[in-house]
Amino acid sequence: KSADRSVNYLLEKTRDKGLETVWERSERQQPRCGFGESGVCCRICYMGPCRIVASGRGRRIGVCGAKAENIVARNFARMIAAGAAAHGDHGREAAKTLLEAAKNPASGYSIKDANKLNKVASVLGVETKDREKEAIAAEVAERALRNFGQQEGEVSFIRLAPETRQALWRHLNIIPRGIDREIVEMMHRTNMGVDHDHQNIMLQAARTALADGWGGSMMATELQDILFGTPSPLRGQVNLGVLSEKDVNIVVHGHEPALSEMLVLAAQDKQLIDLAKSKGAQGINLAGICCTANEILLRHGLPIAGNVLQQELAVSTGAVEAMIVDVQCIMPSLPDISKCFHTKLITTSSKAVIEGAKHFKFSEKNALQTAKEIVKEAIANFPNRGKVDIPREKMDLVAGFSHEAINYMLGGKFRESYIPLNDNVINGRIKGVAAVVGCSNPKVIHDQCHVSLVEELIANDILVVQTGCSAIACAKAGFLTPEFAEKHAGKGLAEVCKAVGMPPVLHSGSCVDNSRVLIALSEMVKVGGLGKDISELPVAGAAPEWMSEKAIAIGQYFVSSGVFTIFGVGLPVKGSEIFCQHIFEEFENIFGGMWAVEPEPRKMAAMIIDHI
Ligand code: SF4
Ligand code: MSK
Repeated sequence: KSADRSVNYLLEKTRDKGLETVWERSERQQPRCGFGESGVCCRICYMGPCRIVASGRGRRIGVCGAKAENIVARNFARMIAAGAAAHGDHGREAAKTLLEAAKNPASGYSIKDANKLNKVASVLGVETKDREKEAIAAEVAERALRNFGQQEGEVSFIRLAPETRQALWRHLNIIPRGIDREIVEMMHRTNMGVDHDHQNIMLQAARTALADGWGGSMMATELQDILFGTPSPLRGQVNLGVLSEKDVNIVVHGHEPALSEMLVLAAQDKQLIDLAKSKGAQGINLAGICCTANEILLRHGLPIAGNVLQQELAVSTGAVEAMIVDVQCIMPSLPDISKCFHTKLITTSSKAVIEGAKHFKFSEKNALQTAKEIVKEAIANFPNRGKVDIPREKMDLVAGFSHEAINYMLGGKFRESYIPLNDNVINGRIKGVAAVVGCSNPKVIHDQCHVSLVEELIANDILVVQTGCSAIACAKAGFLTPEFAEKHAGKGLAEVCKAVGMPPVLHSGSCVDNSRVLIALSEMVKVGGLGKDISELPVAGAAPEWMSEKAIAIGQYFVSSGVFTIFGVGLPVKGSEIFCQHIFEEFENIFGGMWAVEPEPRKMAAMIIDHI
């Protein structure tokens, strides 16, 4: 089931115990509904649901007359809207937390990166001269919040894109006016009986996706850097073997670092460490799953226990005192498996309550206090621990490649620039750059597509930038160490990695941090020598094991920004040839970037290499 031995090991154990995980449930869904998988099941109104086939009497249009391309476009666009909503809400929470940090020091939040604050202030048009950082931060947060509700104009971060790209978006009339506004309009236009032109639907889908990549996601990343620090390279460890037999294990899972940052502080609190010792533990071990894990790794070097499909398995080690979740990618199965062990499942967001879990209401106003109470709850659970079975697998890694860090690393602290990267592409040592991102999916062998694709790319001198669960997959396979370049990268890439001391695979953060990739690509254009627009750069994007609607939103903002983007597993679009032709071919003439789909990782690599 997995390329990761620790997963196969624990799966055998859970099966022996008669426990169920995502893999068993996935098998039970076979055979899947072909209409749903190919995007031609419409549930938008209750004259349906309607299922369309390309040929055959009576089934070629829905009850209302909707054709296959209308239905596929509406479904695809709604996935983009949902993904953009998730990232947008995350960005909004980051803005609210920044406002709290600026106005309420008792919240426990503060401004960690004043440089970044000034940079973001200049993008948002906030005056910085002779002002206290708290005053600047408050105005930055307020302007950021306005980006969500704005009705006209342009969202602020768009101006970081290359001029040519901005001009194209203006020409196409797809610059997002406000983050929330585009999501709402997308939902309206895909309502029963509104927009019936798949091309017109996809233009608004592009605008909605840009409101994510250059809006909600970028807002989340940039404001979190101000609050918690901009990541720079550091060492860490990954995989289930990071769980400790002797410590109280607390696993954070989800996406928003507002809570996990406070848990990091609480877990270092001397009184709480003493409390853990009084219960027979050696200390407190804070580890992460999914993107929250990426956030605490990149800023604190804290260990990652695994990616999204490992959430149930972490509990099944019997070593997790508490799993603390916020929002996104959290399986509702967690209470069931937690009940079979001593693990306490704790929800913290009023947006994400799970029956069977204990809820601690978390808000930016009482953050540190709540974090301490949660840690106490975990400590109190330590004496209830039974037999533990922690797999041995764990791997060293280097992570923390924000676009600022890539700047410093390649150009040096005092001449930071992307010039050396562009030069190495121009002189042929590096052939290009690929962003390999996204989830894990039990429909394919866990981690296998990520690992095989990235292995092939670096062997062909393509520098790989990663985020999300994909970065965790490759980290577990040992790709995120400088030493890996010597053995596995092509000659040119290996030379560059050796000179700089960097891995051939750069971990840039969580899913919202795909916005870092957009800024890095814009910098590559601005430095010059490789083209006047992102679409002219030798770059590509891939999500080999995607599953979340957020991945589709990310894919679309990459494509709309001019990047050739290829997804594995499959895409729910095959039910309409007309729609496929539009996003797999015609898009290139419109955006300079297009979608592709290829489940086999070696073929996917070949397509990326060809494109580059
Ligand atoms: Fe069927 Fe049209 Fe209603 Fe969709 S909107 S369910 S195709 S009648
Ligand atoms: S957590 S969105 S499974 S990458 Fe961002 Fe991982 Fe995909 Fe969730």
